[in-house]
Amino acid sequence: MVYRFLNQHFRGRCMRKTLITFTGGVAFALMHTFSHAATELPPSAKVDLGPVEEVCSEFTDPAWRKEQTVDGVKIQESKLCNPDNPADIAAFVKGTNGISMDTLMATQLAADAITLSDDTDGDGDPDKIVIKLEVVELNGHSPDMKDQTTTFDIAPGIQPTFWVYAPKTRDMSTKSLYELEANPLLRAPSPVIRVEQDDVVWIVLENTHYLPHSIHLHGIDHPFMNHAGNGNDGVGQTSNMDTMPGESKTYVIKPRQPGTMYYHCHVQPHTHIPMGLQGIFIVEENRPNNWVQTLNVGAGQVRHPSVAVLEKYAREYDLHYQSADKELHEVVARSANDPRLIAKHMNTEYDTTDATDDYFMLNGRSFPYTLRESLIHMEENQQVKLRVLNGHTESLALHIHGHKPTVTHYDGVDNGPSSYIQRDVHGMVPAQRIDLSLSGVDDGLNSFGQGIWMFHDHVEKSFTTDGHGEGGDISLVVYKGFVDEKGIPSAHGMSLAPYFAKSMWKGKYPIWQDYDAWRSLGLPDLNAEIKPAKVAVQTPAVKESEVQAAAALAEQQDESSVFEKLLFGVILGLLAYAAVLKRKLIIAAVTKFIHSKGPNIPQ
Ligand SMILES: [Cu+2]
Repeated sequence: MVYRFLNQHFRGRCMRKTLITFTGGVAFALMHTFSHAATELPPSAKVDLGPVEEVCSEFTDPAWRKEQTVDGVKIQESKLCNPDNPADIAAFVKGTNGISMDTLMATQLAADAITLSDDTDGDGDPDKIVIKLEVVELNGHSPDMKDQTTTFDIAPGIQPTFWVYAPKTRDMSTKSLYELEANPLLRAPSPVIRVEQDDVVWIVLENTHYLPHSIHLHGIDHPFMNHAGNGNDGVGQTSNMDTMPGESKTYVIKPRQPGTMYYHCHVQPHTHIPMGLQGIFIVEENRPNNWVQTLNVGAGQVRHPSVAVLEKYAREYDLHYQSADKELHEVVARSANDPRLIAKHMNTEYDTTDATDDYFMLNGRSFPYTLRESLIHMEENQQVKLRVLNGHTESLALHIHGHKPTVTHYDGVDNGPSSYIQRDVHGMVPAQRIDLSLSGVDDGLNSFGQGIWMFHDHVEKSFTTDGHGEGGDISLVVYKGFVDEKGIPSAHGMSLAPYFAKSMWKGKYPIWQDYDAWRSLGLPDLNAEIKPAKVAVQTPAVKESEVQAAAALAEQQDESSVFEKLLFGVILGLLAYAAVLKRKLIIAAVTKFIHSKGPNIPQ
């Protein structure tokens, strides 16, 4: 018993000693390898950015930026890189029935897109309004081609499929036969609709799409049923049957209260609203000679503000925030152009409770394209009106750098001066609208002075695009003097070039790569041959005589080594031969040896 204890104790200690020695030895042996790896990193690769778009090329006629009058419609200056077509604005203000044929031909609107008539209250502006809307798919597919068609990029190379309400158009949906890009009237977000308080408005939904849709007039004064006894609320379950493909439906309203409201599809709203069937609907206060801009395609600057807005503000901007789940927006692409499969994937397989948004847009674009279309231009001491819709699936926290704007209206309602709140983050839950008064008075409270001030949703993921930042719904408030004649902000920071390259949005370009000569924040070049960065021992110069002596010695050694190898080979061969002959004897000896050294623990 005592013996067994001693034996085991001894063996255990022996095992521990062996283990410690072994581990220490391995660590010592690897030390060199690790120290080698730590000091000999591969060099940085030069990642190619690929093609870079211009911040602003002349996409549109530069003359469109100027202040001008078209068919009697006064159109404000727009300093944007990509301003709206003045002919479109004239048609939106006077109606497609109230402009010249030349102006109508300079648009792509259908002749009956907007019909204005009947000054029923005799105050100098039309009071009967007919607006015809179609439903358009962007970045969808066609049986005729492999690539997406009628494209609309929210950022370089980013093309989620959208469904949008669009003004009734004529001609091709693309820019030309050779360009797949959508014509400028077909885009996200759905157009802002503007009517005057007490107008009688017919909104005609011509369903040109392959799925049923409707229009719900969210927050806008409208009767549940119209005079003909048809539902007017746009809800399939309670109001009227959804508008089937190829059918049309007219909604009739006479809104008594002004304000910033909302319209959206109420068919499968958990998918149809995020697919893009949502827009801002504004009822302007009634004033004499108040010709309002019936549509603001793509939102942004209102180039013909209403009389009531111009009483208080120099300019007005419509800001429509939207988000998109990549997975939802790819359903159409996965469904082989078959409406049955699209409906199946969207209605029965896609689960919005598992959804995560990947794209965040302001007025249909993500940064940097917001710089072309959705800048807010300011001048010192000016007041500018912002109408903001949260069309996201989640909450939004609107923050404007350098300013503390005042909220004047909540969901279109002016609750009186005691409700006017001034702050630098305005929280909005989905579907909410706020009207903001942005002041350029440099008093340290309203404004901190002139400059280029970023504005964005402060929910951090909103300034990413498919997970890559900085993108998302970032845009800028730009003061006069900080923008050039092409509408490009004179920024003072890092190069914007990577943001205008597709590689950036695929996550392939290290954004700080080119800021130092050795690209210390680039990517490691894993294909590079690793060479030690330093040589510790200096090599002395060698004399000619020493070289000759060394060569002679090498020759001599080489000869003797050949003879030695030959002799060694012969001896080895003889030994092997003897071993084969005497193999039985050797096996018996080895077996005996193993048995004599085997376990010998007393039982
Ligand atoms: Cu719909």
